[in-house]
Amino acid sequence: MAYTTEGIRNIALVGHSAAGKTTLFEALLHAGGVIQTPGSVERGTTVSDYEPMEKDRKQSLNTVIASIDRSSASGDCHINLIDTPGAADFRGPTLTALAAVETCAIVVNAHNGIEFNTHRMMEHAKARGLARVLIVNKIDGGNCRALVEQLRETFGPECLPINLPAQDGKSVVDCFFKPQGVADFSSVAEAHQRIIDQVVEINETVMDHFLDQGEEGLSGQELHDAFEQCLREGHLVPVCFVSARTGAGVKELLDFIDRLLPNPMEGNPPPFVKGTGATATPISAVPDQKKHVIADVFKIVNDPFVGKLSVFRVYQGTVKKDTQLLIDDGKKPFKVGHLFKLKGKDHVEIDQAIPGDIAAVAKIEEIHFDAVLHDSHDEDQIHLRPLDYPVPMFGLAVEPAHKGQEQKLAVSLHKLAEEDPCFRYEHNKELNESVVRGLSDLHLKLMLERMKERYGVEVKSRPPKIAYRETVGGKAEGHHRHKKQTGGAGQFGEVFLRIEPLPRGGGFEFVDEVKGGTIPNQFLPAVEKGVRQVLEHGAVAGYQMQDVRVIVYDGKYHPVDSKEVAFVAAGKKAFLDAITKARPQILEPIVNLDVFVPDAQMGDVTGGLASKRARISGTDSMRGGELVVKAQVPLAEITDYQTELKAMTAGKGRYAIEFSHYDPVPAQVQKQLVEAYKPRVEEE
Ligand SMILES: Nc1nc2c(ncn2[C@@H]2O[C@H](COP(=O)(O)OP(=O)(O)OP(=O)(O)O)[C@@H](O)[C@H]2O)c(=O)[nH]1
Ligand SMILES: [Mg+2]
Repeated sequence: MAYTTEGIRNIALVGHSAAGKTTLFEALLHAGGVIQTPGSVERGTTVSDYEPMEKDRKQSLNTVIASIDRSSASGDCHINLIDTPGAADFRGPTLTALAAVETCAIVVNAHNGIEFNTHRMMEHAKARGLARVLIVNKIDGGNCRALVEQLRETFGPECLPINLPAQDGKSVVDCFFKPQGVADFSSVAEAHQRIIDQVVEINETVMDHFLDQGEEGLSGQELHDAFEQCLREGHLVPVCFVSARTGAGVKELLDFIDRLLPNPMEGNPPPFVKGTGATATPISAVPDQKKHVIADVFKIVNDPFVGKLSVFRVYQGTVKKDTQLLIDDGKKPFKVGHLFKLKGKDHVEIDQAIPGDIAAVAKIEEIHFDAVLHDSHDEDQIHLRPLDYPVPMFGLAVEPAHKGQEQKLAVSLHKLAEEDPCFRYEHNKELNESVVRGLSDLHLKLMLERMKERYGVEVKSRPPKIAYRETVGGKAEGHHRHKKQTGGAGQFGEVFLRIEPLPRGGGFEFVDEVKGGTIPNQFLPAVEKGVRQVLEHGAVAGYQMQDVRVIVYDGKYHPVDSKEVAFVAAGKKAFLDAITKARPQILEPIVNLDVFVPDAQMGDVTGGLASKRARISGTDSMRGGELVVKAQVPLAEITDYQTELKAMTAGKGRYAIEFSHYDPVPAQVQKQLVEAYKPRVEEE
């Protein structure tokens, strides 16, 4: 089908687990003629949940893409749909989907009402400037009338039904285009009026027309454009009703997507920037087929059979088969040998991907998640503003269960980490420890299970060592003169420096205040190198140092004996000298902890937390007699909290942690850590 950019719609289905996203994805593909019969999550026959683990668990653990093509009076429409996991543990992949779409469809379970992830995804989508649609699913049961009120109360009066359930949830009636018929609740005419009033309000010209001549006075295009503006500006969040199971409202949803959801030219422009840090400037990618290519890789799939598949969204230009593309700032281009469209785990070869479309290339090892693909060095240094991913705080130290699989383990973990921005793998050489990090216990467990299933690697695991940091508590001066005379040429370098603490999170600053060339310019990088060696390995307990400013202000050199190594050594020792006088401190990670417990165990949980140096900030009641206790607690205190909480709540409690900040450890802990470090240093 020959669609244009105007015909493309990119939509991510997001929401709480079991809201029915995968079933709806299936129903939409069926209604769009992509599959003959809709599969079911229960039988493990859906396009989306194709991984064995997903079938077993009857839940999605990865994002999956498929497209629907339809012809309509307004031209050919190509809908790229992304199904996402609702499980909070897998919100890494879910969030990546938001970087590729104009519309975020938040699916709400009519049986359960607004749930935790409904809130969370509404916020993420809003922060990203996406058009938002609330899809109330499971209207074959549930109290939709109450839910509409709840949605408006929670998310604002801009949430307005665009259709309403009818015939006891067996069908829906349109409230926008042809407001006729009887709904199960509310008046269709009233719902129509409310949505029109809301839409015309966005734009003065449209408003004037409307006031002068009524709705009949508005041209279809005018109303359409005002609708798009409302979606862009968050002035309207349409609510629509479906039953993914019975198919009620599904065809109407497809029509709505086609007729009213933004195409890539109508959504808010993607937040690209050129450069990094403070000097990064926003740039706009223009969805013009003829311009240079700019595409962003938002998903990597490591298929054990097909190899690495890099899925990207084109923002500008056309990606064509047999052309060459550059990756980020790389010099060497790769050839687009084969170009694919995805349909669940299957893929179909295509010749080109136009602006706004989603496509994939296979077997290009150099591509990584979030890479920008482009075809001109003019577009070097361009990046999509990253999404706000949670920092993974649950850690496990892993080693292969069978000797000799070390290399295979490292490769497999690296591949898994490429697919999920909230799953990380790091090898700490110093501690000789391989650590995986994720968002929860379950997240790590399932990722390791996936590794076993896909790559046949099994691991033994234990709690990892805590990532302490070092810093200084005050200002101090440091000095060192490095002088060596061994037979031939000598070594000479002398450094005077000052150090001072930076605010928490301030990182590291190196300041050159040398006057009169007492340390010649060419040796300053050597001094910094010496200082950085200390930063990396710490001074008192072997942990990275942070939040410190180092000001080099004086020194001495020798025209013959001054060499780089001499200034590296002098810089390092001068810095160590200053640190010992500046009240060295060890910092520990503090996390925000949410513990979900049945009402009755609340006392035990808060009591338990009190003995863990936790600061409890409050409790909230959740649905179903559950409470959430919120606290800040040192990570070191809760490495084995899972076991304790399980015992305390007969398996009913669960918890989530998110990195908050670093704080100094108590004096006693500092003493232990320093003592533990000494023998290690003496051995060397
Ligand atoms: N009654 C009814 N049940 C539905 C409907 N849609 C989905 N379900 C059921 O709800 C359960 C969850 O459906 P899924 O489609 O797996 O939900 P999901 O949102 O993809 O869940 P995650 O992948 O875990 O985030 C399954 O048992 C479905 O059969 C519906 O419209 N009506
Ligand atoms: Mg699912």
